[in-house]
Amino acid sequence: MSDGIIAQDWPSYTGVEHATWDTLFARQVSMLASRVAPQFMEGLDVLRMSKPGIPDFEELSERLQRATGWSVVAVPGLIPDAEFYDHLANRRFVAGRFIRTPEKLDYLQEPDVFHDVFGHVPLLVNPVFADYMQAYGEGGLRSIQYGSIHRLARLYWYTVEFGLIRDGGLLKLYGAGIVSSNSESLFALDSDSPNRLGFDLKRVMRTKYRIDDFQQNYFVIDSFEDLLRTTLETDFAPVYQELDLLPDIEISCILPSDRVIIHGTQEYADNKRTASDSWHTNENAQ
Ligand code: HBI
Ligand code: FE
Repeated sequence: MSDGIIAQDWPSYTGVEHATWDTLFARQVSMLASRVAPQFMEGLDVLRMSKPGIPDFEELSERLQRATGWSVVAVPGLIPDAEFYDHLANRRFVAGRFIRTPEKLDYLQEPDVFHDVFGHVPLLVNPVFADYMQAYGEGGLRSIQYGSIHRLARLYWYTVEFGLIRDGGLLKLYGAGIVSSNSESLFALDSDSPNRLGFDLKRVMRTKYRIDDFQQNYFVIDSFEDLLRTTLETDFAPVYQELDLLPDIEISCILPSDRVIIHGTQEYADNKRTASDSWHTNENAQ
């Protein structure tokens, strides 16, 4: 299997690219301190990620390997699921080497180095989360034979990318898609719009997601230990057979069986839908 790895070629980064990283980093670190799981800030510290400029993956990997045996490798962009899972199963996190342009600090088509390295890598310093990510990769490789990659993608989406976690009586961020986004780091905790529901593995594996806007349902884990234990204890084969007999769940839906932590208004999504409808209406009117 070709592994899709390329050289990061750290010396080729320009001053503008390093400055873009510094701008994004400073903005997020200043607003995340009270919002993000403490393990994330610990990871930033262990990896010395506050050093100016785009991190050199070799330097990063030396520190990360000492902590949990993970390393960071560069890839050109999204890679096939099977390759992706194989890297995770072998404690290699694949990261884009490119960075967004200064003109587009807030819009991202594909995961860039800020999303992948700032968003995903700090938590890999935490031994429990590091074990979860490897178990996830192994589970992903096994899911291929059951035609259930889409269910693993949903589990990834609602935990690794957009997960929330309890910290005492508070809700905190840990999903990379949230912590690497200034606007969603605010929305996910402060907005009245989205639902915040207790994490349930089978429920999440049935739940659709959207990739182009804020989430309308966020799922909350009690701890990384809980998430790891659930994943390790589950025999996935019968779960896939059970779920294949059940309908998917829509992105903003609340089930009677859900543990509702915050019942959202869905105002944000409703306004967007109204706006898009009106746009279509105007378009027709022309
Ligand atoms: N490839 N480079 C890269 N980064 C990802 O996050 C990634 C991927 N390929 C597949 C993938 N993620 C998703 O299918 C995961 O849900 C498995
Ligand atoms: Fe990601």
